[in-house]
Amino acid sequence: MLKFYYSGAPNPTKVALFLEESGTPYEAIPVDTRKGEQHKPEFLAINPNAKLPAIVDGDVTVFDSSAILIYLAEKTGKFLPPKTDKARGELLSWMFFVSSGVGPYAGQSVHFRVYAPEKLPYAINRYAYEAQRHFKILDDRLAKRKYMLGDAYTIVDMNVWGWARLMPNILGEGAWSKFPNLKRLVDEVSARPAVTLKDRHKFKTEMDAEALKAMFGHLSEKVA
Ligand SMILES: N[C@@H](CCC(=O)N[C@@H](CS)C(=O)NCC(=O)O)C(=O)O
Repeated sequence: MLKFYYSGAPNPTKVALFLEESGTPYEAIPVDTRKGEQHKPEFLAINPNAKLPAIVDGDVTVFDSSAILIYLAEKTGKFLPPKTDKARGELLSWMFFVSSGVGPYAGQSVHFRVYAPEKLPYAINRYAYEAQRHFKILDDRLAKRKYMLGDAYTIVDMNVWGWARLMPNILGEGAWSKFPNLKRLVDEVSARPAVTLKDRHKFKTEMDAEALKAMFGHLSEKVA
């Protein structure tokens, strides 16, 4: 059975949504990043980047959420756009846009505002600005179509949902008023039955010394 290595964070949650939506049988294996379990040799053998999610499907190992979504969608034939070069071009563009833009900027926006020991106005504004700019691009696109690629719900919508559902944490409580179309999509996906994930695990919530050491290596190693 497919093994799904996960935590409760945004990137694993998108893959959990796909597995539930597609009815793919899987074994959910929690990796508690606040306890440092992502650095254990047995997990590094699966994802040398020490991050979630990752899957092992027989002799196939895939890490990085967009790569996993594309792999699973192609394998199952589910939640993909029509089989045309045009649609594939759009699929790949928006999947990479979420991976390389939306996710990193949203993540760093939270990091500098919430977790950074020094509250640097330049860094806080830079990442909030870029997160907002990326969300606006999604919102504009959703103003003209029901889903990210048109009429059909695809892995791009799951990828977008994984981050956009955390809008209040990323850009503050009032931010939804700037993205009404994105809000419509997030609400629709959040109401789908598949969002109730099985195999829930109680992950550590405290951001204590152990968690800071496991997740923010730069606090103990000066590189620049
Ligand atoms: N590009 C990767 C990013 C993975 C990632 O950053 N995962 C986070 C959770 S959303 C994580 O495992 N963090 C633990 C850590 O940084 O130690 C993906 O899309 O899967």
